[in-house]
Amino acid sequence: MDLSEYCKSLPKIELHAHLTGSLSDETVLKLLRAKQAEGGANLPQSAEVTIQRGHKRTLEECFEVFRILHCLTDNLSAIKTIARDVIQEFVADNVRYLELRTTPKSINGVMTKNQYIDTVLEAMIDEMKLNTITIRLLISIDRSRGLDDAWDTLQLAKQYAAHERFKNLICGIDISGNPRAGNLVEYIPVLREAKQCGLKLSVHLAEVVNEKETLEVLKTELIDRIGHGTFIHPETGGSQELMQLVKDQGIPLELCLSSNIKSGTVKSAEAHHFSCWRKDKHPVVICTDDKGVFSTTLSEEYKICAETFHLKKTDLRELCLAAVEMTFLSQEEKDRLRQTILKDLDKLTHIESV
Ligand code: 6MZ
Repeated sequence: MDLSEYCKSLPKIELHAHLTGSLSDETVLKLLRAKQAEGGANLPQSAEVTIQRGHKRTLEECFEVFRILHCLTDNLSAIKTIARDVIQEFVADNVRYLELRTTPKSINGVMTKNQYIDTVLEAMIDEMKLNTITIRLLISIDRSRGLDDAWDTLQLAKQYAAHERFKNLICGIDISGNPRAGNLVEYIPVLREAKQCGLKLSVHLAEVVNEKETLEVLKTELIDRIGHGTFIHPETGGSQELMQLVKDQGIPLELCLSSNIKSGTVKSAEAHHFSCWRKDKHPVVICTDDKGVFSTTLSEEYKICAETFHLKKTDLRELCLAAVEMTFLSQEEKDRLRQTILKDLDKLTHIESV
């Protein structure tokens, strides 16, 4: 089996995937056609919203892409379509466990944040019935929207975490959004309350250089997983103090190579912080971030890692398996997932040996 095929066949775990950023070209075209049928004007061409291989955008331009995508996903029918399409694409890429994340949105007279979340959760339930995948949801707080919105989102997450039908599907809170907007330190009280309510926390941290903010947030000892963490390790523009805080707390990092390279926060695959943390045997999980916007798949991310850092197939197996421990599942659910992944890995080894 060549490397591409092998990476595709691996039973994978995806822990960092933003719903709207994950839209494939096909889904974007579907949404555009629906808008055109309604007589919408000034619609973007698909080429404007995906970043093809070898191309780059600044982080600011990426956030402009999200704004365009949000215009195409401004109703419940579109939300249903995107949730289903994205999940099915992860299934087709052999993802066995998916932690999806999304920012609840409301549009006057069109949809409430509750309806938005209900629609995503119903799509998750439907797709879990039809496919061999387990899916959980992280509700995202957008750091550019201010503290009132963050408290509002936390209330919503608490409501769903206690919901009769949906409570098992909500596994935590994500803080994301333009890393140059707002100050994460102001969100610490929200994080503290979320943690007290039993919600797990994945926080985008040090995606751009911001030592002061990163330090304050790490010192709270509230964070369960770090998104990106690009400028934490001293070898990639962080500091000894930041790295030690992460290591002492054993916080896993969600690493998204194509995203960081294409948005220009990391110069090249070789310069990616994956190698520093791996060398130190710190827990890391390979993720896509926004598979649509960055025109990638989880298999492709594994392949880039393998080629860049000379990983063997056994290393890739270990990365898949190690990701089980980094999920926000209960111990019992992790045990079950580990069995599934192990069984699939054994099958793969068998196929390779014949
Ligand atoms: C920070 C990001 C991101 O929530 O509408 N998002 N936040 N850094 C990134 N690196 C490139 N990529 C995506 O999905 C889109 C939203 O996810 C966050 C942004 O807030 C973006 O608006 P949802 O489903």
